[in-house]
Amino acid sequence: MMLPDASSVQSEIARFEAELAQSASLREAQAVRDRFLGRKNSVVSAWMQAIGSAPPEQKREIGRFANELKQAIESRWEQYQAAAAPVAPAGSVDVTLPGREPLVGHRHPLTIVRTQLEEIFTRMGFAAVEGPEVEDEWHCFDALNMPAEHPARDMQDTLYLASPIAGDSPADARTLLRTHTSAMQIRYMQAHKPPIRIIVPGRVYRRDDLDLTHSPAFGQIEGLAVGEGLSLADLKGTLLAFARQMFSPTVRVRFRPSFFPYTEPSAEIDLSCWQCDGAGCSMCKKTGWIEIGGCGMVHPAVFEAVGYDPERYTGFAWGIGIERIAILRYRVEDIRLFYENDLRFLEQFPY
Ligand code: 2NL
Repeated sequence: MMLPDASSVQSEIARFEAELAQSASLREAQAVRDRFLGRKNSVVSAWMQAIGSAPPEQKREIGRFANELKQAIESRWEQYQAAAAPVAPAGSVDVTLPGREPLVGHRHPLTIVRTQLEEIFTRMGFAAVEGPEVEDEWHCFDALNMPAEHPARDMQDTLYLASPIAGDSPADARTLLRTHTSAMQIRYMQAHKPPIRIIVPGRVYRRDDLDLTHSPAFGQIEGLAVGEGLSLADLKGTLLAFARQMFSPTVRVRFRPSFFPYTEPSAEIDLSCWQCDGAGCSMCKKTGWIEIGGCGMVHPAVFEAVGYDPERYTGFAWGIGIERIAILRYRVEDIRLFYENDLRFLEQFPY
């Protein structure tokens, strides 16, 4: 090989640029670069080797030429790459990248259950209405046949608030957090003539300590139908139709005698266990039955309180806890999980 000199530095640079200019693809350009800059068998590597075999007094100069050529070609190669594969300016979007999947939330399990309950009953002709959580004691207790000293008021103890609420409350009525949504059914009856068919979902409050199955604030859905000639059979048929849509098409309903001041007769609503079909399992605690709420025929005193003629109208009502249905539906072991907003729990209910 001829020993490099100043003019051969320039001519190699020119040759490199010409070959780069002629290459039709990045791959070809890469090959050109390798022929000039590659670790083996390239122009630069040959020049570096030439240092070793050159006469001692020329080693320095040849080393300088080799380095000049190497740096010149490296910088041209960098320029070429920058021009051939333009980097997106900062902040711009590369539309060829696959999209990032957005984090989509979903509804809370209690909302899912509440919506299912609403859908089932509205298909049966019940209108869903909501009422205030802050109520007066007349709508919450007195109108529901629970006068001032009635013991049922102790069983449904709640928080009493200092400020009165606006609206049609009696002047001396105290303000409280409602213990059931029945207060709204009273308001609805005051404002509408029979026949009526409503469900009232919403949050209610009771003096209770938080444990596996109780919470001082929980969701309820109550139903009320008033008309002429409504009977206990209508109540049972309505709840049976609900239970079969909500849990299993073969489920059976059992009424167990009970007491509520606002219904007569009154009953606890039991469903045949849809897991063992009544044979007895862990879900029904070996009883074959699962309690889901209470119900009854509206007490005549309630009709009198809202100005309905109790001789003319009859009606049925029921109350179901939303958490209770969700616990049964999803086999949740601790009611508190619904309130803690832990995504590890909530993400198990995609919907
Ligand atoms: C339960 C029991 C019940 C009612 C709620 C009601 C409402 C009016 C008139 C008569 Cl306006 N009754 N509601 C009736 C029976 C039972 O709930 O254990 N709920 C979780």
